[in-house]
Amino acid sequence: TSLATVVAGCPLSSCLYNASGPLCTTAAELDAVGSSEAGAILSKSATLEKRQGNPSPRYFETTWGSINSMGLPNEGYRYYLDYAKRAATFNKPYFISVSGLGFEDNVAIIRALSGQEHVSAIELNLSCPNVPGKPQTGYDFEQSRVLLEMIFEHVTTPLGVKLPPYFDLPHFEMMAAVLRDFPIAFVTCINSIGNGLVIDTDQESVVIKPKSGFGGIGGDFIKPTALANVRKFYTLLDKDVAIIGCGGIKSGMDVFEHILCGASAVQVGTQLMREGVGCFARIAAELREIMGGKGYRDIDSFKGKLKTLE
Ligand code: RRO
Repeated sequence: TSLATVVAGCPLSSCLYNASGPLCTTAAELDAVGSSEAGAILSKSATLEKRQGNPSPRYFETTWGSINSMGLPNEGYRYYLDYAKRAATFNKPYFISVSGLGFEDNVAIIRALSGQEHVSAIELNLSCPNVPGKPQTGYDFEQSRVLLEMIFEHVTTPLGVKLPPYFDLPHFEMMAAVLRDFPIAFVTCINSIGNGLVIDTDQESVVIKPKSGFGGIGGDFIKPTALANVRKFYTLLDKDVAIIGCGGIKSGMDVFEHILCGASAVQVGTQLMREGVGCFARIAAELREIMGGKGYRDIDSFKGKLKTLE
C-alpha cells in the first residue's frame, strides 16, 4: 500500500506532514520532522525579521482540540532559508511558510526565497488570525488578488496559499475566482478557525493571555469545516492544483476523509503538538490498514471520490 503523493511537482513518499505552526520553528524541531515518517518538512510562518510573538500563555489544549494566539513567533525568513541545505539531507521536500506583516514584506521575502536551491515550494499564509491590527488577507478577496499580482511578478519557485476557513458558499466562489487567475501550485485548507474563546469555568477566566483570550481554534471541532473547504476548492479549481487538507486530523480515518474530499496530502497541527512527531508513523499505519481493508493500493484510487446522495 502506497501513501505516495505529489505536491507542487515534488514527490512525497507519505501524504502526511506537519501543519505550519506546531513544532517547526527551530532547526531542532525541523530536524525531528525530517527524521520522522512525515512526507515533507514545512516551516513555521516566517516574517522579514525574527519575532518573539505574543505573551504567554498563548497556547491551550482542551479535550477536543486547541486554542492559540501565538502571534507569529519565528526566527525570520533568512533562518528558514539557511535551513534549506540541512533539510535536503532528509531526502524529502522542504516547504517554507511565509506570512509577512504587510504586502511589501511578503514580496521581499518571496523574492529572496524564489529560485533558491532546496526550497521545494512556498506556502503563502493568507490567514494569520493573531497579529493585533492585521486583518486576515484571505477574507478580503480584492486584497488577496492585489497581493497575488504583486507576488507572481517575482516568484519562480512553486507557490501555494494557506487559506482561512470559509463558511458561506459565495465566499468559496469568490476566492476560487481569484485563485484561478494565478498559477497556484497548491491550496492548503484550512488555517485555524479565527477568534474563538475557550473558558475555564472554575477560574471563570479565559485560558490564554493575548487578545483578551481570543484565539485560533484547532482540533476535532474544525474537521467538518476543514472537509467542506477541501471539498469546495477541489471541485472549484483545476485538477492540477493540489489541495492540502488541514484540520482535525488525528487518525488514519480522518486522513481518509480528507482524501475522499479531494486532498492530495494532509497536515497535522493540534495532534502533532499533543503527540509529537511519532504521530506521522502511527497515522500512516492506520491509513494503510483502512486502505488495505477497502482494497485501495494508492491514494489516487479514492482521492476526491466522495459520493453524494442524489
Ligand atoms: O502564529 C500564530 O499565532 C498563528 C498563525 Br501565523 C497562523 O497562521 N495560524 C494560527 O493559528 N496561529
